[in-house]
Amino acid sequence: MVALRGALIGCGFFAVNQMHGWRDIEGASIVAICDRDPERLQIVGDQFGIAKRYTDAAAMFEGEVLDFVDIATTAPSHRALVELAAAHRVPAICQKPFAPTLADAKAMVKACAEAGVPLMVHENFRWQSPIQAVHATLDSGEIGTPFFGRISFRSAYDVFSGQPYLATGKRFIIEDLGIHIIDIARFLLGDVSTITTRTQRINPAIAGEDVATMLMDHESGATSVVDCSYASRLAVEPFPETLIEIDGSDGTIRLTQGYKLTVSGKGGTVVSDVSPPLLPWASRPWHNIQESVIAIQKHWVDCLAKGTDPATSGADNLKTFALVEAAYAGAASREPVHLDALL
Ligand code: NAD
Ligand code: 89V
Repeated sequence: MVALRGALIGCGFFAVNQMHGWRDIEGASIVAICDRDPERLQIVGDQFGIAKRYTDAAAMFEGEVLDFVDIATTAPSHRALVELAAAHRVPAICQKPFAPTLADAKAMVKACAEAGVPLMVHENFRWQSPIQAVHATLDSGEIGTPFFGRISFRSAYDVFSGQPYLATGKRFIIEDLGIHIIDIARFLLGDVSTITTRTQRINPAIAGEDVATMLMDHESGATSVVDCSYASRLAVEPFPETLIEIDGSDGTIRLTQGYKLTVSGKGGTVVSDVSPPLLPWASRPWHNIQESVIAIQKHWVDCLAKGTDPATSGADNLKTFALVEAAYAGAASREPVHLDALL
C-alpha cells in the first residue's frame, strides 16, 4: 500500500503526540511540517527527521503534493488553515476546539463540503480504550436501554505548565476539556436536545471557569450529567481519567478510577481492567490520551482508504461544538438552552 503523504501544521505541545502517532501508523507518513515559530519547527523537525519545513502554511500548500493535512494549532488559526486546505482540495484534520465560534465552525464544514474534501475534528477522547469498552458494553445490550449517565472529569492536575494559554482565555474548562466530555456523552447516549449549565471559577490565578456542571436531555430520552473540574484535590490524582456511570433498564455500567470497569447486567456482574496500554513513546499519566491519538489517526487513514465519513467529521462535531456554545450561553442566562436553535 502506498503511504498517504501528510503534512502537519503547528509543532507545539500536543503535536509531538500526533507526530509519534503518524510515525507508528502504516499507510500514512508526514512529509512536511509547518510552524510560524522557527524554534518549534526545528525541535519537531529534528526529533522526527522531517526535512521539509515551512514557516508559512500557504507556502507549504504551494510547495507540496499532499494527501492530507493535520492541523495542530490552537483554535484562532483553525478556520483560515482549514479553508486553505479546502482551497487546495486537501483533506484536513483539525484539532479541537474546532473554532473560536460556531459560525466559524459551520463555515469550515461548508468550505470542505463545497471542495469535496473530508474534514475530521481531532476529538480523540471517545477513542480512549476505556471509553470504547463502555461503548461496546452498551452496544452488546447487556444493560438494556440506558436512561441515565454521569460522565465526570474532576482533577487538580496542573495543565497550565504545559499549556499556559489555558490560564489566560475568558473561556477555559468547557471549551478545552468539557468539549471532550460532552462528546463522550454524545458518543454513549446520543444527540442532545437541551442543556442546563452552571460554572464556577475556584482558582483565582486564571481568567476562565475551572468548574462546570451540565445537565443534558438526550433525544433518546436519557438524561446525563457532565461534570468537569480542575479544582478538585483528591487523595489519588485521577488525571486524565473520565469516570462514567450509566444506568440502563437491565443493569448498570461503572468506569471507576484506576480504569476499573464493572458491568452488572443480564449475565451477572463482571469486573475488568480496561487500562490503556502504555505505548513505547508514551508517558504516564498522559498515556490514556496518547493512545487515543494513534487510534483516531488510524481511523482517519481507514476512512480515506474506504471513502467513508470519520466518526468525528466536521459535520458531526458541529453538534459537540454547539453544546459548548449552548453551555456558555446557559451559564450566563441560568436558563436551559435548546440545541435546535443553534444547529
Ligand atoms: P501550542 O501553543 O503548544 O502549539 C501550537 C503551535 O501552533 C505553536 O507552535 C504555534 O507557533 C503554531 N501556530 C499557531 N498558528 C499557526 C499558524 N497559523 N501557522 C503555523 N503555525 C502556527 O498549543 P498545544 O497545546 O499544542 O495545542 C494545540 C491544539 O491542540 C489546541 O487546539 C488544543 O486545544 C489541542 N489539544 C488537544 C488535546 C487532545 O487531547 N485532543 C490535548 C492538548 C491540546
Ligand atoms: O485534552 C486536552 O484537550 C487538554 C487537556 C487534557 C489538558 O484538557 O487540553
